[in-house]
Amino acid sequence: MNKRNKWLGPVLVLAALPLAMTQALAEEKKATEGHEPAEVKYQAGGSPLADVDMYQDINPKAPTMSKAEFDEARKIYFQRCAGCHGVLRKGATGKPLTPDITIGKGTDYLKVFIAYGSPAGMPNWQTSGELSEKEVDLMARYIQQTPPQPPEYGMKDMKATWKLIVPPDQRAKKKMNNYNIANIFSTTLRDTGEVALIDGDTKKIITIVKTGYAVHISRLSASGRYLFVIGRDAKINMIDLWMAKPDNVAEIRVGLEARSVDSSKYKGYEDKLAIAGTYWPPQYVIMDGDTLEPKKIVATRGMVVGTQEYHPEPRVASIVASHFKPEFVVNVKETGKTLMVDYSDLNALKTTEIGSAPFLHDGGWDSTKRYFLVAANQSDKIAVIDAKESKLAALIDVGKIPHPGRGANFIHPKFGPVWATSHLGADDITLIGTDPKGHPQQAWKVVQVVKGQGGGSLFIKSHPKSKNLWVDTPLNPDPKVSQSIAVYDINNLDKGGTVLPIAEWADLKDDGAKRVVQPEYNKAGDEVWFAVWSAKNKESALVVVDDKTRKLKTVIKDPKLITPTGHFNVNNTQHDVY
Ligand code: DHE
Repeated sequence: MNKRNKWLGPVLVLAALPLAMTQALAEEKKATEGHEPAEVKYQAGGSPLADVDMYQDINPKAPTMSKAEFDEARKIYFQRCAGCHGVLRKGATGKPLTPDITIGKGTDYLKVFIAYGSPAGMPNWQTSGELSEKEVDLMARYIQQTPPQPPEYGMKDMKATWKLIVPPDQRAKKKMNNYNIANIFSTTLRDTGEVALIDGDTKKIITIVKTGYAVHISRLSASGRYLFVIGRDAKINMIDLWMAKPDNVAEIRVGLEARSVDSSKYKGYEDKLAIAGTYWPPQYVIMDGDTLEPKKIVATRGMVVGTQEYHPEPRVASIVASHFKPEFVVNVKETGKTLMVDYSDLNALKTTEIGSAPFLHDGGWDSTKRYFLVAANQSDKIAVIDAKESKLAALIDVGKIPHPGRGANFIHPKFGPVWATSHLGADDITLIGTDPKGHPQQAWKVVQVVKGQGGGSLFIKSHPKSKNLWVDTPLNPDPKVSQSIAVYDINNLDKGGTVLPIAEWADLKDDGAKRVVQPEYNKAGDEVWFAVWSAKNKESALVVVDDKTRKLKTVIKDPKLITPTGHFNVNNTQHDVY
Protein backbone atom coordinates (compact mmCIF):
# COMPACT_ATOMS: atom_id res chain seq x y z
CA MET A 1 0.00 0.00 0.00
CA ASN A 2 1.46 3.35 -0.90
CA LYS A 3 1.92 6.08 1.69
CA ARG A 4 -1.03 8.17 0.51
CA ASN A 5 -3.57 5.36 0.57
CA LYS A 6 -2.21 4.20 3.89
CA TRP A 7 -3.21 7.46 5.57
CA LEU A 8 -6.57 7.78 3.79
CA GLY A 9 -8.10 5.40 6.37
CA PRO A 10 -7.55 7.68 9.38
CA VAL A 11 -8.80 10.69 7.43
CA LEU A 12 -12.10 8.97 6.65
CA VAL A 13 -12.59 7.68 10.16
CA LEU A 14 -11.66 11.00 11.76
CA ALA A 15 -14.71 12.56 10.11
CA ALA A 16 -16.91 10.17 12.08
CA LEU A 17 -15.18 10.60 15.45
CA PRO A 18 -16.26 12.80 18.35
CA LEU A 19 -14.30 16.06 18.61
CA ALA A 20 -12.42 15.04 21.77
CA MET A 21 -11.11 11.94 20.11
CA THR A 22 -10.11 13.84 16.97
CA GLN A 23 -8.15 16.29 19.08
CA ALA A 24 -6.55 13.49 21.04
CA LEU A 25 -5.43 11.81 17.83
CA ALA A 26 -4.00 15.06 16.53
CA GLU A 27 -2.06 15.50 19.78
CA GLU A 28 -0.82 11.94 19.55
CA LYS A 29 0.36 12.59 16.01
CA LYS A 30 2.32 15.61 17.15
CA ALA A 31 3.87 13.79 20.06
CA THR A 32 5.07 10.88 17.96
CA GLU A 33 6.29 12.90 15.01
CA GLY A 34 9.69 11.79 13.88
CA HIS A 35 9.00 8.08 13.54
CA GLU A 36 9.46 6.86 10.01
CA PRO A 37 7.40 3.99 8.58
CA ALA A 38 10.56 2.22 7.30
CA GLU A 39 12.06 2.32 10.79
CA VAL A 40 8.83 1.08 12.35
CA LYS A 41 8.66 -1.80 9.88
CA TYR A 42 12.30 -2.63 10.62
CA GLN A 43 11.74 -2.76 14.36
CA ALA A 44 8.50 -4.68 14.24
CA GLY A 45 10.33 -7.99 13.88
CA GLY A 46 9.06 -10.86 16.07
CA SER A 47 10.42 -11.19 19.58
CA PRO A 48 11.12 -14.66 20.98
CA LEU A 49 9.51 -13.46 24.23
CA ALA A 50 6.14 -14.38 22.67
CA ASP A 51 6.60 -17.94 23.92
CA VAL A 52 8.07 -17.21 27.35
CA ASP A 53 6.07 -17.74 30.58
CA MET A 54 5.60 -14.43 32.41
CA TYR A 55 4.36 -13.18 35.74
CA GLN A 56 0.98 -11.41 35.51
CA ASP A 57 -1.07 -9.45 38.03
CA ILE A 58 -4.63 -8.24 37.59
CA ASN A 59 -5.72 -4.63 37.26
CA PRO A 60 -9.39 -4.26 38.27
CA LYS A 61 -9.72 -1.01 36.27
CA ALA A 62 -8.75 -2.65 32.98
CA PRO A 63 -11.44 -4.15 30.69
CA THR A 64 -12.08 -7.86 31.19
CA MET A 65 -10.22 -10.50 29.24
CA SER A 66 -10.29 -14.26 29.45
CA LYS A 67 -6.99 -16.05 30.02
CA ALA A 68 -7.10 -17.42 26.46
CA GLU A 69 -7.66 -13.91 25.07
CA PHE A 70 -4.86 -12.50 27.20
CA ASP A 71 -2.42 -15.20 26.06
CA GLU A 72 -3.31 -14.62 22.41
CA ALA A 73 -2.87 -10.85 22.79
CA ARG A 74 0.43 -11.24 24.61
CA LYS A 75 1.74 -13.35 21.77
CA ILE A 76 0.72 -10.72 19.22
CA TYR A 77 2.27 -7.98 21.36
CA PHE A 78 5.66 -9.68 21.47
CA GLN A 79 5.55 -10.57 17.79
CA ARG A 80 4.51 -7.15 16.50
CA CYS A 81 4.70 -4.40 19.10
CA ALA A 82 7.48 -5.00 21.65
CA GLY A 83 10.28 -3.96 19.26
CA CYS A 84 9.03 -0.34 19.37
CA HIS A 85 7.04 -0.07 22.61
CA GLY A 86 9.37 -2.15 24.81
CA VAL A 87 9.00 -5.42 26.69
CA LEU A 88 7.51 -3.66 29.74
CA ARG A 89 5.54 -1.25 27.51
CA LYS A 90 7.39 1.70 29.07
CA GLY A 91 8.24 2.98 25.58
CA ALA A 92 11.39 2.61 23.51
CA THR A 93 11.37 4.12 20.04
CA GLY A 94 7.55 3.92 20.23
CA LYS A 95 5.35 5.53 22.89
CA PRO A 96 4.81 4.13 26.37
CA LEU A 97 1.68 1.99 26.65
CA THR A 98 1.31 1.56 30.41
CA PRO A 99 -2.15 1.34 32.03
CA ASP A 100 -1.83 4.81 33.63
CA ILE A 101 -1.90 6.15 30.06
CA THR A 102 -4.03 3.60 28.19
CA ILE A 103 -6.94 3.12 30.64
CA GLY A 104 -7.69 6.84 30.45
CA LYS A 105 -7.88 6.68 26.66
CA GLY A 106 -10.32 3.77 26.65
CA THR A 107 -10.92 0.79 24.38
CA ASP A 108 -12.67 2.64 21.52
CA TYR A 109 -9.95 5.24 21.15
CA LEU A 110 -7.20 2.62 21.23
CA LYS A 111 -9.02 0.47 18.67
CA VAL A 112 -9.08 3.33 16.17
CA PHE A 113 -5.44 4.03 16.70
CA ILE A 114 -4.37 0.42 16.27
CA ALA A 115 -6.64 -0.13 13.27
CA TYR A 116 -5.67 2.96 11.30
CA GLY A 117 -2.22 3.82 12.63
CA SER A 118 -0.86 7.36 12.66
CA PRO A 119 0.98 9.49 10.12
CA ALA A 120 3.80 9.61 12.64
CA GLY A 121 4.66 5.98 12.05
CA MET A 122 2.30 3.66 13.97
CA PRO A 123 1.39 1.02 11.37
CA ASN A 124 -2.26 0.69 10.25
CA TRP A 125 -2.60 -2.83 11.59
CA GLN A 126 -6.21 -3.49 10.56
CA THR A 127 -6.56 -1.63 7.28
CA SER A 128 -3.31 -3.17 6.06
CA GLY A 129 -4.80 -6.62 6.74
CA GLU A 130 -2.10 -7.52 9.29
CA LEU A 131 -4.61 -7.82 12.16
CA SER A 132 -8.33 -8.68 12.07
CA GLU A 133 -11.02 -6.53 13.71
CA LYS A 134 -11.22 -9.10 16.52
CA GLU A 135 -7.47 -8.96 17.09
CA VAL A 136 -7.51 -5.15 17.18
CA ASP A 137 -10.22 -5.29 19.86
CA LEU A 138 -8.08 -7.81 21.76
CA MET A 139 -5.00 -5.60 21.59
CA ALA A 140 -6.93 -2.48 22.66
CA ARG A 141 -8.02 -4.32 25.81
CA TYR A 142 -4.63 -5.97 26.32
CA ILE A 143 -2.64 -2.75 26.47
CA GLN A 144 -4.83 -1.57 29.36
CA GLN A 145 -3.79 -4.56 31.51
CA THR A 146 -0.70 -4.53 33.74
CA PRO A 147 2.26 -5.44 31.48
CA PRO A 148 3.37 -9.00 32.12
CA GLN A 149 6.97 -9.25 33.24
CA PRO A 150 9.27 -11.78 31.55
CA PRO A 151 11.54 -13.65 33.93
CA GLU A 152 15.13 -12.68 34.68
CA TYR A 153 17.86 -14.92 33.33
CA GLY A 154 21.01 -15.48 35.33
CA MET A 155 24.02 -17.74 35.66
CA LYS A 156 22.00 -20.86 36.56
CA ASP A 157 19.83 -20.49 33.44
CA MET A 158 22.86 -19.89 31.22
CA LYS A 159 24.75 -22.86 32.63
CA ALA A 160 21.70 -25.09 32.10
CA THR A 161 21.77 -24.35 28.35
CA TRP A 162 25.56 -24.40 27.91
CA LYS A 163 26.80 -27.29 25.77
CA LEU A 164 30.47 -27.94 25.20
CA ILE A 165 30.11 -30.15 22.16
CA VAL A 166 33.83 -30.59 21.45
CA PRO A 167 36.12 -29.61 24.35
CA PRO A 168 39.24 -27.63 23.36
CA ASP A 169 41.64 -30.54 24.02
CA GLN A 170 39.70 -32.72 21.58
CA ARG A 171 39.74 -30.17 18.78
CA ALA A 172 41.97 -30.25 15.70
CA LYS A 173 45.55 -29.12 16.29
CA LYS A 174 45.73 -27.75 12.73
CA LYS A 175 43.35 -26.84 9.93
CA MET A 176 41.73 -30.09 8.71
CA ASN A 177 40.23 -28.79 5.46
CA ASN A 178 41.42 -27.17 2.25
CA TYR A 179 39.10 -24.20 2.33
CA ASN A 180 40.49 -20.71 2.03
CA ILE A 181 38.94 -19.87 5.40
CA ALA A 182 39.65 -16.14 5.14
CA ASN A 183 37.32 -15.93 2.15
CA ILE A 184 34.39 -17.92 3.56
CA PHE A 185 31.07 -16.05 3.86
CA SER A 186 28.80 -16.87 6.81
CA THR A 187 25.34 -16.20 5.43
CA THR A 188 22.38 -15.70 7.76
CA LEU A 189 19.40 -17.87 6.79
CA ARG A 190 17.08 -15.79 8.90
CA ASP A 191 13.87 -17.79 8.96
CA THR A 192 15.33 -21.30 9.15
CA GLY A 193 17.65 -20.55 12.08
CA GLU A 194 20.80 -21.57 10.21
CA VAL A 195 23.91 -20.13 8.61
CA ALA A 196 25.22 -21.24 5.22
CA LEU A 197 29.01 -21.24 5.06
CA ILE A 198 29.86 -20.40 1.45
CA ASP A 199 33.28 -20.79 -0.13
CA GLY A 200 34.05 -17.33 -1.48
CA ASP A 201 36.47 -18.74 -4.08
CA THR A 202 34.23 -21.44 -5.62
CA LYS A 203 30.87 -19.89 -4.58
CA LYS A 204 29.75 -23.35 -3.40
CA ILE A 205 27.92 -23.98 -0.12
CA ILE A 206 30.36 -25.78 2.20
CA THR A 207 27.82 -26.64 4.85
CA ILE A 208 24.71 -25.42 6.61
CA VAL A 209 24.93 -25.15 10.40
CA LYS A 210 21.91 -25.06 12.77
CA THR A 211 21.86 -21.93 14.94
CA GLY A 212 19.35 -19.94 17.01
CA TYR A 213 15.86 -18.71 16.08
CA ALA A 214 15.76 -15.76 13.63
CA VAL A 215 19.54 -15.82 13.45
CA HIS A 216 20.98 -12.31 13.29
CA ILE A 217 24.76 -11.70 13.00
CA SER A 218 28.10 -13.57 12.69
CA ARG A 219 31.39 -12.39 14.19
CA LEU A 220 34.92 -13.87 14.15
CA SER A 221 37.44 -14.61 16.87
CA ALA A 222 40.69 -12.62 16.67
CA SER A 223 42.53 -15.58 15.10
CA GLY A 224 39.79 -16.12 12.53
CA ARG A 225 39.36 -19.76 13.58
CA TYR A 226 36.06 -19.47 15.45
CA LEU A 227 32.82 -18.07 14.13
CA PHE A 228 30.24 -16.82 16.66
CA VAL A 229 26.63 -16.66 15.51
CA ILE A 230 23.78 -15.20 17.57
CA GLY A 231 20.03 -15.66 17.13
CA ARG A 232 17.25 -13.40 18.38
CA ASP A 233 16.51 -16.09 21.00
CA ALA A 234 19.97 -15.25 22.46
CA LYS A 235 21.43 -18.59 21.43
CA ILE A 236 25.11 -18.38 20.53
CA ASN A 237 26.76 -20.99 18.33
CA MET A 238 30.53 -21.29 18.21
CA ILE A 239 31.66 -22.87 14.94
CA ASP A 240 35.20 -24.20 14.45
CA LEU A 241 36.36 -23.37 10.91
CA TRP A 242 39.35 -25.74 11.23
CA MET A 243 37.18 -28.87 11.26
CA ALA A 244 37.12 -31.04 8.12
CA LYS A 245 33.52 -29.85 7.85
CA PRO A 246 33.09 -26.75 10.04
CA ASP A 247 30.50 -27.29 12.77
CA ASN A 248 29.39 -26.26 16.26
CA VAL A 249 31.87 -26.91 19.07
CA ALA A 250 29.94 -25.04 21.78
CA GLU A 251 26.59 -23.34 22.29
CA ILE A 252 24.72 -21.45 25.00
CA ARG A 253 21.57 -19.39 25.50
CA VAL A 254 22.53 -16.16 27.24
CA GLY A 255 19.08 -14.62 27.71
CA LEU A 256 15.61 -14.52 26.21
CA GLU A 257 16.27 -12.08 23.39
CA ALA A 258 19.53 -10.75 21.89
CA ARG A 259 21.25 -9.23 18.86
CA SER A 260 25.01 -8.88 19.41
CA VAL A 261 28.14 -10.97 20.02
CA ASP A 262 31.90 -10.40 19.70
CA SER A 263 35.22 -11.67 21.05
CA SER A 264 38.38 -10.16 22.59
CA LYS A 265 40.88 -8.77 20.09
CA TYR A 266 43.52 -6.91 22.12
CA LYS A 267 47.10 -8.22 21.94
CA GLY A 268 47.58 -11.06 24.39
CA TYR A 269 43.82 -11.68 24.70
CA GLU A 270 43.17 -13.10 21.21
CA ASP A 271 40.44 -15.80 21.31
CA LYS A 272 40.41 -15.61 25.12
CA LEU A 273 36.95 -14.15 25.81
CA ALA A 274 33.59 -13.72 24.10
CA ILE A 275 30.80 -11.29 24.95
CA ALA A 276 27.10 -11.11 24.13
CA GLY A 277 24.55 -8.41 24.87
CA THR A 278 20.87 -9.11 25.41
CA TYR A 279 17.67 -7.15 24.79
CA TRP A 280 15.99 -9.15 27.57
CA PRO A 281 17.03 -9.22 30.28
CA PRO A 282 18.92 -5.96 29.73
CA GLN A 283 22.47 -7.16 30.44
CA TYR A 284 25.67 -8.47 28.90
CA VAL A 285 27.68 -11.59 29.65
CA ILE A 286 31.38 -12.28 29.25
CA MET A 287 32.26 -15.87 28.39
CA ASP A 288 35.31 -18.03 27.95
CA GLY A 289 36.41 -17.58 24.32
CA ASP A 290 37.27 -21.26 23.88
CA THR A 291 34.18 -22.84 25.37
CA LEU A 292 31.46 -20.17 25.85
CA GLU A 293 31.35 -20.94 29.56
CA PRO A 294 29.66 -17.88 31.12
CA LYS A 295 31.92 -15.99 33.53
CA LYS A 296 30.44 -12.60 34.35
CA ILE A 297 26.97 -11.08 33.90
CA VAL A 298 26.45 -7.33 34.19
CA ALA A 299 23.05 -5.56 34.16
CA THR A 300 22.58 -2.42 32.03
CA ARG A 301 19.49 -1.02 33.80
CA GLY A 302 20.03 2.56 34.87
CA MET A 303 19.67 6.24 34.11
CA VAL A 304 19.15 7.79 30.68
CA VAL A 305 21.84 10.25 29.56
CA GLY A 306 20.62 13.85 29.78
CA THR A 307 17.31 13.44 31.63
CA GLN A 308 18.90 11.08 34.18
CA GLU A 309 15.60 9.24 34.61
CA TYR A 310 15.58 5.52 35.33
CA HIS A 311 15.03 3.15 32.40
CA PRO A 312 13.99 -0.40 33.28
CA GLU A 313 15.01 -2.11 30.02
CA PRO A 314 17.94 -0.50 28.22
CA ARG A 315 18.78 -3.02 25.50
CA VAL A 316 22.34 -3.89 24.53
CA ALA A 317 22.87 -2.98 20.88
CA SER A 318 26.23 -3.13 19.05
CA ILE A 319 29.34 -4.53 20.74
CA VAL A 320 32.88 -4.32 19.37
CA ALA A 321 36.28 -5.33 20.73
CA SER A 322 38.86 -2.57 21.15
CA HIS A 323 42.24 -2.88 19.42
CA PHE A 324 43.78 -0.30 21.79
CA LYS A 325 43.03 -1.75 25.22
CA PRO A 326 41.68 -4.98 26.72
CA GLU A 327 38.17 -3.56 26.44
CA PHE A 328 34.79 -4.34 24.95
CA VAL A 329 32.82 -1.38 23.65
CA VAL A 330 29.20 -2.04 24.68
CA ASN A 331 26.50 0.31 23.36
CA VAL A 332 23.39 0.53 25.50
CA LYS A 333 20.45 1.67 23.46
CA GLU A 334 17.79 3.43 25.54
CA THR A 335 20.14 5.03 28.09
CA GLY A 336 22.49 6.32 25.34
CA LYS A 337 25.64 5.09 27.04
CA THR A 338 28.74 3.41 25.66
CA LEU A 339 30.41 1.19 28.24
CA MET A 340 34.14 0.57 27.84
CA VAL A 341 34.38 -2.72 29.71
CA ASP A 342 37.94 -3.59 30.77
CA TYR A 343 38.11 -7.40 30.69
CA SER A 344 41.66 -7.75 32.05
CA ASP A 345 40.30 -8.69 35.50
CA LEU A 346 36.75 -10.03 35.55
CA ASN A 347 36.71 -10.09 39.37
CA ALA A 348 37.48 -6.37 39.55
CA LEU A 349 35.64 -5.23 36.45
CA LYS A 350 36.42 -1.63 35.51
CA THR A 351 33.94 0.15 33.28
CA THR A 352 34.18 3.64 31.82
CA GLU A 353 30.71 4.96 31.04
CA ILE A 354 30.50 7.43 28.17
CA GLY A 355 27.16 9.20 27.74
CA SER A 356 26.17 10.49 24.30
CA ALA A 357 22.54 10.28 23.13
CA PRO A 358 19.69 7.76 23.50
CA PHE A 359 18.99 5.03 20.95
CA LEU A 360 22.53 3.89 20.26
CA HIS A 361 22.28 1.11 17.73
CA ASP A 362 24.83 0.05 15.07
CA GLY A 363 28.25 1.38 14.14
CA GLY A 364 31.81 0.73 13.01
CA TRP A 365 35.45 1.76 13.42
CA ASP A 366 37.18 4.49 11.45
CA SER A 367 40.05 3.21 9.26
CA THR A 368 42.61 3.50 12.12
CA LYS A 369 40.28 1.51 14.45
CA ARG A 370 40.83 4.10 17.16
CA TYR A 371 37.41 5.75 16.87
CA PHE A 372 34.08 3.92 17.00
CA LEU A 373 31.26 5.77 15.25
CA VAL A 374 27.87 4.67 16.53
CA ALA A 375 24.44 5.78 15.34
CA ALA A 376 22.06 7.13 17.98
CA ASN A 377 19.40 6.37 15.41
CA GLN A 378 16.18 7.97 16.72
CA SER A 379 18.25 10.93 18.00
CA ASP A 380 19.57 11.57 14.45
CA LYS A 381 23.15 11.68 15.72
CA ILE A 382 26.45 9.89 15.37
CA ALA A 383 28.54 9.52 18.54
CA VAL A 384 32.30 9.18 18.13
CA ILE A 385 33.98 7.13 20.85
CA ASP A 386 37.75 7.45 21.22
CA ALA A 387 38.87 3.93 22.22
CA LYS A 388 42.40 5.12 23.04
CA GLU A 389 41.38 7.88 25.46
CA SER A 390 38.09 6.21 26.50
CA LYS A 391 36.05 9.35 25.94
CA LEU A 392 33.50 10.92 23.67
CA ALA A 393 35.36 12.61 20.81
CA ALA A 394 32.24 14.17 19.26
CA LEU A 395 28.46 13.99 18.94
CA ILE A 396 27.45 14.89 15.42
CA ASP A 397 24.02 15.92 14.14
CA VAL A 398 23.08 14.12 10.94
CA GLY A 399 19.90 13.53 8.90
CA LYS A 400 16.99 11.33 9.93
CA ILE A 401 17.69 7.89 11.43
CA PRO A 402 21.26 7.11 10.44
CA HIS A 403 21.84 3.36 9.90
CA PRO A 404 25.42 2.55 8.94
CA GLY A 405 25.69 -1.18 9.65
CA ARG A 406 29.44 -0.88 10.20
CA GLY A 407 29.68 2.12 7.84
CA ALA A 408 32.23 2.68 5.09
CA ASN A 409 35.76 4.14 5.27
CA PHE A 410 37.50 5.72 2.28
CA ILE A 411 39.80 8.58 1.29
CA HIS A 412 37.81 11.51 -0.03
CA PRO A 413 39.71 13.43 -2.76
CA LYS A 414 39.11 16.74 -0.95
CA PHE A 415 38.50 15.91 2.72
CA GLY A 416 40.87 12.99 3.31
CA PRO A 417 39.80 9.99 5.39
CA VAL A 418 36.03 9.88 5.91
CA TRP A 419 33.49 7.43 7.33
CA ALA A 420 30.05 7.25 5.73
CA THR A 421 26.57 6.26 6.84
CA SER A 422 23.31 5.96 4.97
CA HIS A 423 19.90 6.52 6.57
CA LEU A 424 16.63 4.75 7.21
CA GLY A 425 14.68 7.99 7.36
CA ALA A 426 16.30 10.12 4.64
CA ASP A 427 17.90 9.74 1.24
CA ASP A 428 21.18 11.12 2.64
CA ILE A 429 24.58 9.51 2.45
CA THR A 430 26.46 11.37 5.17
CA LEU A 431 30.27 11.68 5.08
CA ILE A 432 32.13 12.50 8.32
CA GLY A 433 35.83 13.50 8.47
CA THR A 434 37.83 11.06 10.66
CA ASP A 435 41.38 12.41 10.60
CA PRO A 436 41.95 14.88 13.47
CA LYS A 437 45.72 14.99 12.82
CA GLY A 438 45.92 15.34 9.02
CA HIS A 439 42.58 17.14 8.45
CA PRO A 440 41.70 18.91 11.73
CA GLN A 441 39.22 21.27 10.02
CA GLN A 442 37.11 18.35 8.85
CA ALA A 443 37.47 16.02 11.83
CA TRP A 444 34.11 14.92 13.29
CA LYS A 445 32.20 17.25 10.96
CA VAL A 446 29.75 16.36 8.25
CA VAL A 447 31.87 17.21 5.22
CA GLN A 448 29.43 16.22 2.51
CA VAL A 449 25.91 14.83 2.11
CA VAL A 450 25.35 12.91 -1.10
CA LYS A 451 21.83 12.14 -2.32
CA GLY A 452 21.02 8.44 -2.33
CA GLN A 453 18.20 6.56 -4.06
CA GLY A 454 15.86 7.12 -1.11
CA GLY A 455 15.27 6.32 2.56
CA GLY A 456 15.02 2.77 3.86
CA SER A 457 18.75 2.16 3.64
CA LEU A 458 20.37 -0.25 6.09
CA PHE A 459 23.94 -0.83 4.92
CA ILE A 460 26.75 0.96 3.10
CA LYS A 461 30.16 -0.43 2.15
CA SER A 462 33.54 0.27 0.56
CA HIS A 463 36.95 -1.44 0.70
CA PRO A 464 40.52 -0.06 0.98
CA LYS A 465 41.27 -1.45 -2.50
CA SER A 466 38.11 -0.13 -4.14
CA LYS A 467 37.03 3.14 -5.73
CA ASN A 468 33.37 2.37 -5.14
CA LEU A 469 30.82 3.10 -2.43
CA TRP A 470 27.78 0.77 -2.39
CA VAL A 471 24.49 1.75 -0.73
CA ASP A 472 21.45 -0.52 -0.26
CA THR A 473 17.81 0.56 0.28
CA PRO A 474 15.97 -2.68 1.23
CA LEU A 475 13.25 -0.95 3.29
CA ASN A 476 12.31 1.67 0.72
CA PRO A 477 8.58 1.32 -0.11
CA ASP A 478 9.25 1.49 -3.86
CA PRO A 479 10.20 -2.02 -5.13
CA LYS A 480 12.35 -0.47 -7.86
CA VAL A 481 14.48 1.07 -5.12
CA SER A 482 14.38 -1.81 -2.60
CA GLN A 483 15.36 -4.30 -5.32
CA SER A 484 18.36 -2.39 -6.61
CA ILE A 485 21.64 -0.95 -5.36
CA ALA A 486 23.29 2.44 -5.92
CA VAL A 487 27.04 2.60 -6.49
CA TYR A 488 29.12 5.80 -6.34
CA ASP A 489 32.61 6.66 -7.54
CA ILE A 490 34.37 7.86 -4.36
CA ASN A 491 36.55 10.22 -6.41
CA ASN A 492 33.54 11.81 -8.05
CA LEU A 493 30.64 11.64 -5.64
CA ASP A 494 29.00 14.74 -7.13
CA LYS A 495 28.33 12.79 -10.31
CA GLY A 496 25.65 10.82 -8.45
CA GLY A 497 25.11 7.10 -8.22
CA THR A 498 24.60 4.41 -10.80
CA VAL A 499 21.67 2.10 -10.07
CA LEU A 500 22.18 -1.62 -10.65
CA PRO A 501 19.10 -3.91 -10.82
CA ILE A 502 20.51 -6.63 -8.55
CA ALA A 503 17.18 -8.45 -7.97
CA GLU A 504 16.51 -8.55 -11.72
CA TRP A 505 19.99 -10.01 -12.26
CA ALA A 506 19.15 -12.75 -9.75
CA ASP A 507 16.40 -13.87 -12.17
CA LEU A 508 14.28 -15.52 -9.47
CA LYS A 509 11.33 -17.70 -10.34
CA ASP A 510 8.99 -16.29 -7.68
CA ASP A 511 7.53 -12.85 -7.35
CA GLY A 512 8.84 -12.26 -3.83
CA ALA A 513 9.89 -9.07 -2.02
CA LYS A 514 13.45 -9.52 -3.42
CA ARG A 515 14.92 -6.95 -1.06
CA VAL A 516 18.55 -6.30 -1.92
CA VAL A 517 20.42 -6.19 1.35
CA GLN A 518 23.97 -5.65 2.67
CA PRO A 519 26.87 -5.10 0.30
CA GLU A 520 29.84 -7.18 1.56
CA TYR A 521 33.28 -7.49 -0.07
CA ASN A 522 35.29 -10.65 -0.57
CA LYS A 523 38.75 -10.81 0.97
CA ALA A 524 40.56 -9.50 -2.13
CA GLY A 525 38.23 -6.50 -2.31
CA ASP A 526 37.38 -7.10 -5.97
CA GLU A 527 33.86 -8.58 -5.58
CA VAL A 528 30.76 -7.33 -3.77
CA TRP A 529 28.11 -9.78 -2.55
CA PHE A 530 24.42 -8.94 -2.04
CA ALA A 531 21.52 -10.95 -0.63
CA VAL A 532 18.27 -10.89 -2.57
CA TRP A 533 15.91 -11.54 0.32
CA SER A 534 12.40 -12.88 -0.21
CA ALA A 535 9.94 -14.65 2.14
CA LYS A 536 10.72 -18.18 3.23
CA ASN A 537 8.35 -19.83 0.75
CA LYS A 538 9.89 -17.89 -2.18
CA GLU A 539 13.17 -18.21 -3.99
CA SER A 540 16.06 -16.01 -2.77
CA ALA A 541 19.69 -15.74 -3.92
CA LEU A 542 23.09 -14.15 -3.43
CA VAL A 543 24.36 -11.98 -6.26
CA VAL A 544 28.08 -11.40 -6.76
CA VAL A 545 29.16 -8.27 -8.66
CA ASP A 546 32.62 -7.45 -10.05
CA ASP A 547 33.69 -4.34 -8.13
CA LYS A 548 35.74 -2.82 -10.94
CA THR A 549 33.41 -3.36 -13.91
CA ARG A 550 30.21 -3.27 -11.78
CA LYS A 551 28.97 -6.18 -13.92
CA LEU A 552 27.25 -9.34 -12.71
CA LYS A 553 29.73 -12.09 -11.91
CA THR A 554 27.68 -14.93 -10.39
CA VAL A 555 24.28 -15.70 -8.95
CA ILE A 556 24.32 -18.24 -6.10
CA LYS A 557 21.03 -20.12 -5.90
CA ASP A 558 20.14 -23.19 -3.93
CA PRO A 559 16.86 -24.48 -2.46
CA LYS A 560 18.62 -24.38 0.92
CA LEU A 561 19.32 -20.62 0.65
CA ILE A 562 16.11 -19.64 2.45
CA THR A 563 15.77 -15.98 3.51
CA PRO A 564 19.46 -15.02 3.22
CA THR A 565 20.11 -11.60 4.77
CA GLY A 566 23.51 -10.70 6.31
CA HIS A 567 26.59 -12.40 4.82
CA PHE A 568 29.86 -11.97 6.67
CA ASN A 569 33.23 -12.39 4.98
CA VAL A 570 35.62 -14.02 7.47
CA ASN A 571 38.65 -11.81 6.74
CA ASN A 572 36.74 -8.52 6.64
CA THR A 573 34.75 -9.29 9.78
CA GLN A 574 37.82 -10.55 11.64
CA HIS A 575 39.90 -7.45 10.79
CA ASP A 576 37.08 -4.88 10.71
CA VAL A 577 37.66 -4.04 7.05
CA TYR A 578 34.89 -1.81 5.75
FE1 DHE B 1 19.97 -6.02 12.75
C1 DHE B 1 23.39 -5.49 13.00
C2 DHE B 1 19.55 -4.84 15.90
C3 DHE B 1 16.56 -6.01 12.29
C4 DHE B 1 20.39 -7.49 9.70
N1 DHE B 1 21.22 -5.22 14.15
C5 DHE B 1 22.61 -5.10 14.06
C6 DHE B 1 23.11 -4.57 15.28
C7 DHE B 1 22.03 -4.40 16.11
C8 DHE B 1 20.84 -4.81 15.39
C9 DHE B 1 22.04 -3.88 17.54
C10 DHE B 1 24.57 -4.27 15.60
C11 DHE B 1 25.22 -5.53 16.10
C12 DHE B 1 26.70 -5.37 16.39
O1 DHE B 1 27.43 -4.78 15.57
O2 DHE B 1 27.16 -5.85 17.44
N2 DHE B 1 18.32 -5.50 13.88
C13 DHE B 1 18.40 -5.05 15.15
C14 DHE B 1 17.05 -4.81 15.67
O3 DHE B 1 16.73 -4.50 16.84
C15 DHE B 1 16.14 -4.86 14.53
C16 DHE B 1 15.87 -3.40 14.14
C17 DHE B 1 14.74 -5.41 14.74
C18 DHE B 1 14.64 -6.88 15.04
O4 DHE B 1 13.50 -7.36 15.12
O5 DHE B 1 15.63 -7.56 15.21
C19 DHE B 1 17.03 -5.54 13.48
N3 DHE B 1 18.69 -6.66 11.26
C20 DHE B 1 17.35 -6.56 11.27
C21 DHE B 1 16.77 -7.09 10.07
O6 DHE B 1 15.53 -7.19 9.80
C22 DHE B 1 17.91 -7.47 9.15
C23 DHE B 1 17.91 -6.50 7.97
C24 DHE B 1 17.82 -8.87 8.58
C25 DHE B 1 18.07 -9.98 9.55
O7 DHE B 1 18.83 -10.88 9.23
O8 DHE B 1 17.51 -9.96 10.64
C26 DHE B 1 19.09 -7.22 10.08
N4 DHE B 1 21.59 -6.42 11.56
C27 DHE B 1 21.54 -7.09 10.37
C28 DHE B 1 22.90 -7.27 9.88
C29 DHE B 1 23.77 -6.68 10.81
C30 DHE B 1 22.91 -6.16 11.86
C31 DHE B 1 23.27 -7.95 8.55
C32 DHE B 1 25.29 -6.63 10.80
C33 DHE B 1 25.81 -5.63 9.80
C34 DHE B 1 27.31 -5.66 9.70
O9 DHE B 1 27.81 -5.28 8.64
O10 DHE B 1 28.01 -6.05 10.64
